[in-house]
Amino acid sequence: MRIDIISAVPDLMVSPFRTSILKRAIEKGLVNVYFHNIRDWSSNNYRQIDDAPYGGGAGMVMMIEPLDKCISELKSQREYDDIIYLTPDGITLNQKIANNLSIKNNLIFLCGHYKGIDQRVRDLHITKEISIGDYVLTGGELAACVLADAVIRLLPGVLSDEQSALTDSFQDDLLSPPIYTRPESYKGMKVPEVLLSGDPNKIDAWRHDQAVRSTTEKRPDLLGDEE
Ligand code: 6GU
Repeated sequence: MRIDIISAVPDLMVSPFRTSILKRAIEKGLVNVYFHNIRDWSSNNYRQIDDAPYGGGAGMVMMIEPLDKCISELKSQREYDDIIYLTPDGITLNQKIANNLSIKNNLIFLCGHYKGIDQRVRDLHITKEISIGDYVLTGGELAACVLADAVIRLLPGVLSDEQSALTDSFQDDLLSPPIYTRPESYKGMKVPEVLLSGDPNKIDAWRHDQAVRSTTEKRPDLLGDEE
């Protein structure tokens, strides 16, 4: 997989990709992540990328020209499966969207800043608009990191235990059951007996029951009709 991330402040996204699991995924060649600074496509001496909105109003708008030049150059080099604009007015990211994106080859993430981007960029190039929740961030960069993390961890070979992404919360529309490790007893608090039983069927049944309870209590909206 290849991800091209376009931003006015790419420095904001450096550390998530240089640390831990994402770093290893890149080192193993399972994903290539390239950052593009929109200012590099600005045509004027001030490296201007934003301007006041037509019709007035607060805030600045990211101009079409640098964005179109940058995206067009990338598109001339390879085919992209999706060109995704990270914006609070996009559809809300969930596990299904991450799963679908994880089987693509080439993706562009465009990070908005200021009040957003000229509508014509959206009309011309954008194939998906994604938000990471109903709150506003200073820009799309942290959202792009969240989306990249959610997608990259699903690529085969990224997680050491290949099973572990399959048992995530949300993969089966249930939250995860409680988990424990040593010691068996801490300050009088004991690990549930069933987990020490060594009976895999009993353990699976307990975990499923706990997952359903937890979901019913915390996220009843996740429980469809099929439960
Ligand atoms: Cl993708 N961008 C911004 N600026 N704020 C957000 C967001 C994105 N998703 C949630 N809030």
